[in-house]
Amino acid sequence: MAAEPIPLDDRTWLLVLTGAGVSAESGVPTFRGVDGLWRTHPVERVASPEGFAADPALVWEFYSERRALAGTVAPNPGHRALVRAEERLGERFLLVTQNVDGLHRRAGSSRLVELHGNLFTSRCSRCAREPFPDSTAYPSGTVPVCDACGARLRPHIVWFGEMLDERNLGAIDAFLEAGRQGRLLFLAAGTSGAVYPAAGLVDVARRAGADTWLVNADVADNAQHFDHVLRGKSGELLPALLG
Ligand code: BJW
Ligand code: ZN
Repeated sequence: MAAEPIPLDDRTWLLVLTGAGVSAESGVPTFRGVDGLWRTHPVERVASPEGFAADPALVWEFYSERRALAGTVAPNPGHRALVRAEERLGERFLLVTQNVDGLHRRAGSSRLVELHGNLFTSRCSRCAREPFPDSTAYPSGTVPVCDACGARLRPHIVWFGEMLDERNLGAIDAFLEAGRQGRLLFLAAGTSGAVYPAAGLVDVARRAGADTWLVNADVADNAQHFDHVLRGKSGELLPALLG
């Protein structure tokens, strides 16, 4: 059965949360599941500060491979449906992504919060130098160092056990607060609902009065927290729901 569009009117405030599933149809691997990245790359070794301290070359190899792949893929109809929703709603739209692959921005989204960082940005692990654009896929075994202080560079990514940027969390709170004056909708797509605080956003949105929607290929861990659950591919369902 085809999904009915969600009515978007001039009172609608739409907060969207995306995860790896939204980029799956572009050819970017997800994390969990049978073909997920964590099957071949143990998460504690490649996506934690402890893993980076123990073997920075392994971590750089992981992110360099992902940089190389992400440079070869393109946004899909799910990304593009979210761009159209932003064009329609303007400031009453906010896209929060857990993805670091840059595909939402490449599709044309600009009201965008990259909650877990950006694959094409690096920063110094020690000094106060600002994070900077870096799309280099470093050769295996390489650990790049900071021009300013000589310490190791690291990907500008939020790893397990690390704090999310307060400014991003503040932007989400401000959007939900502003949305209380209208009709607030929360839509999560392509995320397993396993990683916090992103997985708890549905509860925060509900408390702000949002009607909540989930689009996911499998049953997400937090599926029971949503008012409406649609199973399927985001590249098909997002255009059907958002026009
Ligand atoms: C499709 C599809 C298609 C496929 N269409 N769908 C509260 C309770 C318990 C623990 C915690 C808590 N609060 C914090 C924690 C600790 C921790 C955490 O959440 N642990 C859990 C595992 C239990 N969180 C943190 O450490 C966070 N920091 C923090 O909270 O700081 C304060 C603090 C610290 C310590 C203790 C307490 C508080 C930081 C989290 C950082 C996450 N980083 C990663 C890796 C780095 C980014 C990268 O390298 O890319 O981010 S982990 C990885 O998971 C990545 C993703 O962004 C994130 C979410 O994954 P996502 O997007 O959901 O992908 P999948 O693969 O899991 O799911 C894809 C889904 O798509 C599947 O369901 C498919 O079915 C579906 N799908 N194809 C639609 N075509
Ligand atoms: Zn430095």
